[in-house]
Amino acid sequence: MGKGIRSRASGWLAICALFLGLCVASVAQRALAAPPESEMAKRQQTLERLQGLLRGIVGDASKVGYLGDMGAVPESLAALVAASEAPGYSTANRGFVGMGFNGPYAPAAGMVGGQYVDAWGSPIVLEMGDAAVRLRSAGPDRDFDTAQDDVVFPVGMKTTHGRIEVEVVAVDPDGSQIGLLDDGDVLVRVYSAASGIETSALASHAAGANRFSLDDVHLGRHYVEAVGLDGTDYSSIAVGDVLWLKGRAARLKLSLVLEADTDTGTVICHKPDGPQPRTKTVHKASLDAHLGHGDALGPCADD
Ligand SMILES: [Ca+2]
Repeated sequence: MGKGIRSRASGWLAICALFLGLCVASVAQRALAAPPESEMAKRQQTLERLQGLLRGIVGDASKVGYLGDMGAVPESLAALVAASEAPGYSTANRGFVGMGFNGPYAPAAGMVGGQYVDAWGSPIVLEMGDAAVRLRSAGPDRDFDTAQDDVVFPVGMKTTHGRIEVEVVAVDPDGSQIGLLDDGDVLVRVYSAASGIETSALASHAAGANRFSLDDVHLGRHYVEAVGLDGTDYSSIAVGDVLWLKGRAARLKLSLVLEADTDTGTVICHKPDGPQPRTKTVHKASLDAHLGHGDALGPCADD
């Protein structure tokens, strides 16, 4: 009886010892696989630094970044802090859109020797894709060739340029909508920053489309303007608004008020010195252009 108890007790001991051994082995293995606490903290600190730098470049919900003010991604991360030869920030642009260097766009605290570094002391790299950007730290092994421990943000790249679409609507003076306007009625111009200075480009209008569009526009605020074309009832009327492009596409609707056109035209002689002078009546909006290329006021001599 006593022997039986002893043998059963030693059996339990053996099982307990085996179990304990497994536990110890498992804990040791986990300790080897997982980075120590300080490495986790460094990884987190690095990720936050990358996030802050990306905000400085492309902006966030409340602030336009370097890209919006300057019109391009900075050539280096150090350019977020110090402007090289960029013009100073100004809102003296269409729609009071700010342009020029408005930095620092990121705190200088993360810099060592003029470079942004990760928590392991290695320089953070700005990766440029096709209209996209990403930030990378080499990770604890300080080696970009071994990417499995790198810290990257965002994992998919962040787009830096997008498409602006503009619908231009004609409305009566009483505000009722008449219809959509196309490139026979208006031209649509999008203002952007180029090296911190205002520039502009015309949006195009495909046949049959109901919107004007412009691609490859940098993220940020843009003044968008619709101008009535000479010879239409919208002549010399312009409307505009500010659109904030934050991703791949943004849309804007502009309303152009149709005004009663009281101009009955001015009679001119088209090409009076040419072989076939011709009397015609032109709209006031194009009169200066006609006189500028040699047309004369009044009918031609033979008419
Ligand atoms: Ca690495």
